[in-house]
Amino acid sequence: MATIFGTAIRRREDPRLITGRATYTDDIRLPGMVYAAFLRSPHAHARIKRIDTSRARALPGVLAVFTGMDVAGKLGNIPTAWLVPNSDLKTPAHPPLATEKVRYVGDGVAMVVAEDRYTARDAVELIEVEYEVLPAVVDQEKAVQDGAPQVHDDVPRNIAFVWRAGGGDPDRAIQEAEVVVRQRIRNHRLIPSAMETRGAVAQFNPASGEMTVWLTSQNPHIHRVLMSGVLGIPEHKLRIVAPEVGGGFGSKIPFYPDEALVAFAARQLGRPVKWSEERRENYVATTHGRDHIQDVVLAGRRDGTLTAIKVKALANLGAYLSTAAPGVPTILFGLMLQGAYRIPNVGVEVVGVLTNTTPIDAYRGAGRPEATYIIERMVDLFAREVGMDPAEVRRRNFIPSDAFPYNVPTGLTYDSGNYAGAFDKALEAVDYEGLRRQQQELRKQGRYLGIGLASYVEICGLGPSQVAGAVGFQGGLWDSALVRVHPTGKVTVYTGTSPHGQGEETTFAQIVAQELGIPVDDIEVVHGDTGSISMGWGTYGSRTTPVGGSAVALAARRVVEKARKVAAHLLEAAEQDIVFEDGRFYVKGSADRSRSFQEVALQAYLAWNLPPDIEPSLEASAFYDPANFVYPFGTHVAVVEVDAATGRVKLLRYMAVDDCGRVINPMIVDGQVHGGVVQGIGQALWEEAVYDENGQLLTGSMLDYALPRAHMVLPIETDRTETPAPQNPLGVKGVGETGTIAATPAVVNAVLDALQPLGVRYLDMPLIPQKIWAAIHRQ
Ligand code: MCN
Repeated sequence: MATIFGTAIRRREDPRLITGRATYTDDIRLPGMVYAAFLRSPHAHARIKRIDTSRARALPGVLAVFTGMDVAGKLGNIPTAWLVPNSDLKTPAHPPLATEKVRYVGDGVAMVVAEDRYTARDAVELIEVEYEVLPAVVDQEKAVQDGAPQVHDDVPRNIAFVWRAGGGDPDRAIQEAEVVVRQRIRNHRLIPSAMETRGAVAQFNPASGEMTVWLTSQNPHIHRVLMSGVLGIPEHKLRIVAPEVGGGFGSKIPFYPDEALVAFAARQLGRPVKWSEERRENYVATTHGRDHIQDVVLAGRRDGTLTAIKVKALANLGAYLSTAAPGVPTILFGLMLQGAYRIPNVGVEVVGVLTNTTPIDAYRGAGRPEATYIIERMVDLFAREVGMDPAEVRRRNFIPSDAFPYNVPTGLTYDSGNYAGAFDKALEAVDYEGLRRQQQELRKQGRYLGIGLASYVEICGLGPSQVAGAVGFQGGLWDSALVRVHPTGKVTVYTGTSPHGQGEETTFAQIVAQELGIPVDDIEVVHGDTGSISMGWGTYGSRTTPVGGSAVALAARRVVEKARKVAAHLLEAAEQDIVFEDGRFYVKGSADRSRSFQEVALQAYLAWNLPPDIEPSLEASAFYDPANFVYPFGTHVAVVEVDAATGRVKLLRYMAVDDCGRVINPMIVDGQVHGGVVQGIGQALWEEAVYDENGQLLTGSMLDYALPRAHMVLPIETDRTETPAPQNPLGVKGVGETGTIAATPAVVNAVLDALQPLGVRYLDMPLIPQKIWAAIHRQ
């Protein structure tokens, strides 16, 4: 069979994206549409004493002004969808607009709806609010101390949950270890910064009671369920459409108050309502990521064998529990702390802390970058402690390729892997030994070359549903597909996933083209619309391909099975004698007796010559719930030079060897790795969300928040190994987050490797020149 799977065909979504012809939420214009704008709190923590909306209401063009009290009782509170079992989880109420107190800069205080955007924003400025400013707490370590300001009265010490996991006996192993390395690590707060900010357009039809909401969403079906509850509109009367979405990186998973309020206003006013977030608003009102303080102990033997890891993490959750927030620092972080290594004793405790800051939720990698950063930084510190090359320590401890499926102490089962294989390939590609020699030479000249390694394994392809349920997710994690063959043999594929830049319109068409033996151009992929497919769980956790793509493959295979029956009837042969190859059904042994897939499709619709037990038409659906997660892995190598005089880091080389199982489209996989790596480098070297102690976000715009730009990075080299995923029908693992997970420790390891002769043992990210310079000169 011709291979379309594995071919680098160009992304079919790109022509419309790069010629400005795609339709994003803000491009939607409806007759009679009016515009919403929000008044947001300028204080991190304050009591609302009085709100006067009269001047705003009086402004010509203003249709309505809603405060927290106006919507109280008419709209439900904003729910979280992830609970943490056995953790005494507190879920403080999250009203859609603040009623008594504001809890972070950006918290919604009022919504204005006006005939145009400008009037709406002018009216926002006319709302008068009297605040009683309260002391704020920003830092999670301070938040849990006695006497700290209370973010919510019903969450003592601001602790939302305490969660523990692990296996073996880490305390004993640490006590008995020959070598114990301790380190406090700060994995700082990041701002996802998707190119398109959030937005919504809502239209209510009072005649039918139907509400349609166009939404910047990574998971429209989840948003439909949650919005249905908050608005009190039955699910079958609510349609959520994610049109083109300009990046999400996790920040468009959560269910935010703003979108529910826009829908509420549309219903109240009987007019379509649009809201588009501004960039500054996006920086305070859209979720942030990471923000952990971790105390880490790694123990082992002098020969380089690792025996135990123990982590206590304080995870900042921000002011409210966002939709997936409790899941990120628990299962996606705590269960992955052993990384790619055979470490028999693992212990983790995570304290989820509420503070007067923007809520934290998933950001590309979500939990796994934080875990990988710990283990990969600690392995380097351990290597330094025992006087071994960090490559050697890794090699000594990798889970061997013949040990899979492999049960790790935290209870997960890694599906398949060849960690040493990817590692060797990466080191060979950069000539690791040669680089080490070059490093020695350069040091003699006072130049500081650094080589950083990061070997990662990550958990993705979320579900399976059973496990997700057991760890607190209030939903399923399967996915669905409908493959509809039209009478002419053209195909529409409907998926319950909701890609927003990842390229599945192309790769899912490749899957179907491969299964049905028809041209890719004959296949259309439809996603992101609750009106087109009954249910699905969206795009995040690099699940779209392993879970949604598997559903697509299974549905396509069901189509082939039905078509085979029709073909057998047409060819007057037994079904078991029909061979399907390259898009044709043949009678085994007689190549001249055949029908094309398209001919069979037509007959399935004409239906005048179908076998008696076959219904007309040709389509099939599948609901696929994986038996396990998938565990991609790989090794990334960063090479840098640090200028000791200025502290500046120059990136010299970046090599990524990833294994995401069987590859559908190598060009798209490379693109995902490139994007992810750049985000990882961004965290390592530049990006940081900074608050002052009053809870004001100091990095509240792209002028202050240092996103990487093209000239700041370097061409990224990629290669792969291919270890199929044993559990899904395509053998695929996800790749959407691997770059972000591996790049941060690779780059930081490289910089600290460079600084070794200057006596710098440890630095927290981001490694900006001032910090490096100060560390060098303090010695
Ligand atoms: N792919 C492939 N072969 C494989 C695995 C994947 O060809 N073995 C292809 C897929 O078919 C798809 C792409 O690679 O075209 C990524 O697929 P997958 O790994 O399934 O990841 P998801 O589609 O589920 O994407 C989610 C992931 C996450 S969690 C974040 S965050 C992220 C990311 O993807 N956000 C992104 N990549 C992004 N890319 C863009 N442009 N915008 C975002 O917001």
